[in-house]
Amino acid sequence: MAKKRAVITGITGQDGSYLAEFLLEKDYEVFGLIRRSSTVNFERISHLQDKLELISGDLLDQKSLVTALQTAKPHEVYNLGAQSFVPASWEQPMLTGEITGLGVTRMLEAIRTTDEEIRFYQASTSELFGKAQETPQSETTPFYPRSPYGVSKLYAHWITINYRESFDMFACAGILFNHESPRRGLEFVTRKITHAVARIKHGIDEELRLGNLDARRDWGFAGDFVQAMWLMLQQDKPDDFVIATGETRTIREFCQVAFDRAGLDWENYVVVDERFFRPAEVNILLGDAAKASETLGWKPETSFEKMVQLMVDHDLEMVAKQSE
Ligand code: NAP
Ligand code: G4F
Repeated sequence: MAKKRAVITGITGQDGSYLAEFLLEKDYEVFGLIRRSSTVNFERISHLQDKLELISGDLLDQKSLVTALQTAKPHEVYNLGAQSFVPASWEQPMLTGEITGLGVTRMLEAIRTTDEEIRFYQASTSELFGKAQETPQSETTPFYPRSPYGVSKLYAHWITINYRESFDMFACAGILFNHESPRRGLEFVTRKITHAVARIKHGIDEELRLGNLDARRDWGFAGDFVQAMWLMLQQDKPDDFVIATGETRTIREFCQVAFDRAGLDWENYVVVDERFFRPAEVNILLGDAAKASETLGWKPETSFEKMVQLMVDHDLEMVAKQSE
């Protein structure tokens, strides 16, 4: 039987790399959309490179998306590409809107132009809930985004639903709560903490400066979450699903577990710095993934403690190697 083919946008990012691994294990032909830059940034996919087809393209450029789909002739498109860092969205609100919001319409139009049968996954987010109108949050919770990123993702979410309803496309949105891993970007709070733990342990840094320690997040492991993306596209009909662990913790609690892992007391090192507070905060995220559990049979496998352990151990080893 001919192999299934998938295009992943955002393949150089955290989720893209885990999803590529997952699909390769399922014997897919995997095509990754790569935007041009003056230096390569393939760290997260270098171990897969001989198994992947990389296609040049950008969510800002309609023609490149059409060409990518004509080249790959995919059965499935996973749209993970985005300007995904919330604070940057206040600094570059229009760019964020163009990539994270309108980029989705460009991809949906590219699908309509090439093959309407292609199944489409959109990376929606718990940032849609923002100033949460109820807790826990499920597929029926009203949205109230709190950043240009969240607002762009709201547009992206609704345009996905709109193309499904307007053109009968198999388009799904996964409303994923925060998910982390040793491949998380260094600017996100979890990796910022585990990386700092490693640098402090190795005597390179003396403190870690953070913003709001009281915000709560429902943190899962990225490797578990990409499976849910795939499951959504294997169903008989397209739909939207919340993907979450159902546990919420403060940034303070994350610090405690991460520093403990390295035998350090977090209170001796963490300094609150106003510069890292946001103009508008998302105070509490806690997801109810009952629908995904019932319909997709999806459940998270990696515990919070295990995930933090993975991240701290990875960073301790990485910093040790760098300082050799
Ligand atoms: P990430 O590590 O920041 O990766 C983002 C990816 O998007 C990178 O590969 C980046 O490419 C690519 N990209 C940026 N601008 C692009 C453009 N103009 N055209 C094409 N690609 C572009 O993000 P992630 O954590 O893997 O998240 C994946 C997706 O899920 C994102 O859409 C994010 O908003 C969403 N999401 C994430 C979480 C989470 O907790 N991680 C939760 C909910 C939703 P470069 O390498 O070239 O920069
Ligand atoms: O790690 P964060 O930057 O992630 P955030 O804003 O929740 O966004 C991530 O998850 C979303 C899903 O809900 C994705 F859609 C999005 O693309 C991204 O992957 O911040 C988490 C929390 C915030 O409340 C922030 O105020 O940590 C708090 N925080 C406190 N000190 C900090 C810091 N965040 C960062 N990045 N840096 C700090 O020093």
